[in-house]
This record gives sequence, structure tokens and C-alpha cells, in this order.
Amino acid sequence: MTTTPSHQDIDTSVSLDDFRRDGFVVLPDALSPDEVAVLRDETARLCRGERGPVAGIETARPGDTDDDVIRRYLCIHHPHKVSETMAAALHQRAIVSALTQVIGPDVKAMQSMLFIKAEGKPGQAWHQDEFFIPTRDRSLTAVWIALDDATTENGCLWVLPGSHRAGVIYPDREHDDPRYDCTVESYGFPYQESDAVPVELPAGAALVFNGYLLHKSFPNTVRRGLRRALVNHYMSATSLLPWGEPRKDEHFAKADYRDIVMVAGNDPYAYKGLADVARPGVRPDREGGCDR
Ligand SMILES: O=C(O)CCC(=O)C(=O)O
Repeated sequence: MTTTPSHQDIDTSVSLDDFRRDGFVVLPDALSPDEVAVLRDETARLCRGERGPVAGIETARPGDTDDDVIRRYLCIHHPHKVSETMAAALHQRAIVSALTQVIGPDVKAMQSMLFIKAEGKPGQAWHQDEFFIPTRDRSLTAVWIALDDATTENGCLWVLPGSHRAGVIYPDREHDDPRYDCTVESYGFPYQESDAVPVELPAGAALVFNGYLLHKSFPNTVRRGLRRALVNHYMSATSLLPWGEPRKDEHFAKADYRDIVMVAGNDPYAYKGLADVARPGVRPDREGGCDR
């Protein structure tokens, strides 16, 4: 990715007190305007299928503009598996600096998600990312990078500050709430809707948050507009990751997802080698029905 010289000079220090208390911090200038522009352009390339197969992406019709094509999709999972630009974004300097402060010196990534969320597209109900990606040391950390200004109108993230601190994964269930996509929702937690705060961010800013933090988003309700965001997930490389298919075949204590990307420090499990199992695909956005 291109980085302007002035952008190299930004302060990348994070308030660890804030992160530990609230479960999140904002990096106001994580990406330069040039870096945001590159990722937006790459979004169109991915949605046109120009970077390789993405399950659920249709062939573009003759005359389709980039804008026509990208607004068909809510979110692409694992874009870094086919896009060098998205893979490079995992290593972005300001973000890796923040991660080494909140996680420790050895950091690996295991997931990327590219949200596009045009007008009318749904949000995602309350959840904790560690429910889906269970680390053994609770080090899962999300970096939610705004590629458009994220506002309450276009469906920014909402968080329950401090909800990570109990270290509890709350129960999850399926739901039929049309405001949200098909992903299961958390319930039974000791917080009210009125405790939630919106995280409005300008394009280029990033929210770094703990994997136990309860968070959600509402639909994009603007008349016409996109709420693009790139969300990358990281954890300590010193922890195993019992996630994905290997879990079914191996004893749980040994299971370790190895389709990872090291972004800082050392990988103590490098002797195991790497896997190539994740495949990019489009997330169902409820319009096509939730296949359960
Ligand atoms: O960006 C959104 O609308 C939801 C993202 C989210 O909740 C997540 O990445 O865990």
C-alpha cells in the first residue's frame, strides 16, 4: 500500500488504560486518504471477480459500473486470501503498532471481512467476536477500519463499553429481526440498550476492540450511500487457535488453525507449517433468506 511521508509520522501510541477499561480505542488517523482510496478501488475489483473466485459473486453484467457491482454485496469474508492489497492491509504500520501494544509482541491474523453495506442493507445483531473465533488466551482483537465516514445513519458500529471485562461469553441464538443479517445474536447479558454508544468514525480511522466486547450495527438507512469498512482479526501468536475444520478431527487441546498471517514478532508454532483452507465468500444479507 502507498503511504504518504507525513502519514508515517503519526503518533501510534494507544492508551492501554482506555483499552482495558472500555474494551476499545480509536486510532483517528490509521490510514491515509491514499490508502483508503486504494482499498475502495480494490473493493470494486474483488466484486467484479477480477481477483479470483469469491463464492457468491455473480459475473458482472455488460455496462455495470463499479458502483452497480459493489452495492449488490453486504460483505466479503476473507478478501485477503485473493487480494494482495487486502493482504498488505493486514500489515498496516499504525495498526500493527497498536496491536503490539494491546496484544503483545507476537501477533497473527486469521480473518478479514470487507463490509460494503449500501443503503437498505442490514446491520449485525449484538455479538462477541470470541464466540466465533475462540482463542485460548482471550487475545482476539478486531480492527474495524472505516473506508467511508461511518455514522449512526449509515450503520456505524455500536458498543457496550466495559462489556469485555467479565470475560464471559454470553449465550447466542438465531433471530428473525429484519434489521440484522443472518448471524446469531447474543442475549442474556447484564446491559441495557441505553448503555450502548455509537462509534462514529471518519474514513481512515480505525476502532481496535477486544474479542469479548459486545457490539452490533444497525442497517444503512441513508437514501443512497455506502458504509464500507475493512475488519481484520488478530490475536497473540503464542496462543493456539482451536477454530475451523481441524477441530472436528483432532483432540481439542491440540487443534490449531494454521491459515494465519504473522504481522509482528515470532510464531512459536512455525514448526507446524501453514495451512491454506479459508476461501473468500459473500455473507448472506437476509434478502436471499437465512439458510438454517
Ligand atoms: O460492520 C458491521 O456492520 C458489523 C461488523 C462486526 O460486528 C464485526 O466485524 O464483528
